[in-house]
Amino acid sequence: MLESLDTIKTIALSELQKTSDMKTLRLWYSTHLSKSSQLIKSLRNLSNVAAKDRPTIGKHANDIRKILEQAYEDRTSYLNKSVESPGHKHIALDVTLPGRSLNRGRLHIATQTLRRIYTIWADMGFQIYRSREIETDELNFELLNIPLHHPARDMWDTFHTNSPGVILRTHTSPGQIHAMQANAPDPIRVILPGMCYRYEQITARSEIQFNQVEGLAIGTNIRFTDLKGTLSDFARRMFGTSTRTRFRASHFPFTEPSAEMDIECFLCSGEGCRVCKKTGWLEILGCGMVHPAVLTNGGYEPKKYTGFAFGMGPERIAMLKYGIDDIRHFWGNDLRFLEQF
Ligand code: FA5
Repeated sequence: MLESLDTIKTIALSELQKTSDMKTLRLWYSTHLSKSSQLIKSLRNLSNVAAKDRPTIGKHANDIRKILEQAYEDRTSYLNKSVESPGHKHIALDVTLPGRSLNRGRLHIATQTLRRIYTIWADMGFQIYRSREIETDELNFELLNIPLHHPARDMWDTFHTNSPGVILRTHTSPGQIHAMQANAPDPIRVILPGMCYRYEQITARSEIQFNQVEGLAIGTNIRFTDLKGTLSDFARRMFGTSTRTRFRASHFPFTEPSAEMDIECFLCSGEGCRVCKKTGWLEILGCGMVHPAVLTNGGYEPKKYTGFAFGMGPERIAMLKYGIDDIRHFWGNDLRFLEQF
């Protein structure tokens, strides 16, 4: 009798595991725990069992009933949970499947270009000097040798704040004055990166906000040949070892003499193409020897110290390097553009 009760238990538990929904679970209950089930019948018919065996068999049958009832409750709540989250129902875990890949972000193309520029200048001994984006008219213009009413101000119209004389900087050049005043009379080799703002028409090549990287080297015996050699070396590191450069005379009120540096067009190797507008050359930056008036404003004695400075636009450099046809893509936040880099 005891053995047949154990068999009932084994079969019932094994069948319980096979129930997959409430319908099969109810069927299981009526087979194994209802009044008509074999187990409950045997409990009812205990009077037919010999009196000496009755307590043992009765206890055993009752224990099995409790086990089955508990198992039934457990199974009910398990199946209920499966119904709540059907996605997990009956899904076997396949540990050999490849994991789901995360959507990884990336650095913005302007940041990538800036970092490449930082690395090159760091290798040449230039430190990064951060300078503020909200400037005074005095630093953005006057101390850079651009007095009020100077015609050069027209090229650098900007955004004004409610405080008179406080503007958004039009270039990173005011950082030159900050760096000089903080270091004079010690030699300086710094680059000054950051956002600049100009009140101008937005076109495929011109934005109202854009990055610049300024460079400044001050010391004794720094000459125009140092400027040319250092900037040409930068161009070779940035665009490839065979890159040729040329310097064209230009004008900036804060440098004398002033120049613009072009690199030979790397798309057509100087033959002339659409990107270089058939000239074979691409303009990269403005530069020059720091004007004596600016050296004085920065705290350096112009008879003793000389230096060179330059300013480049990383977005325009990236446009050349990657063939980007419109600067407005940079701040348009379109993933189709950003994901290409
Ligand atoms: C200047 O801003 C000078 N401060 C550069 C300089 C520094 C010369 C030190 C001499 C010594 P310019 O206005 O040309 O120069 O601007 C420099 C670079 O900034 C340009 O070559 C271009 O790459 C970038 N740039 C200027 N205006 C815009 C604009 N609206 N949108 C995007 N890039 C611009």
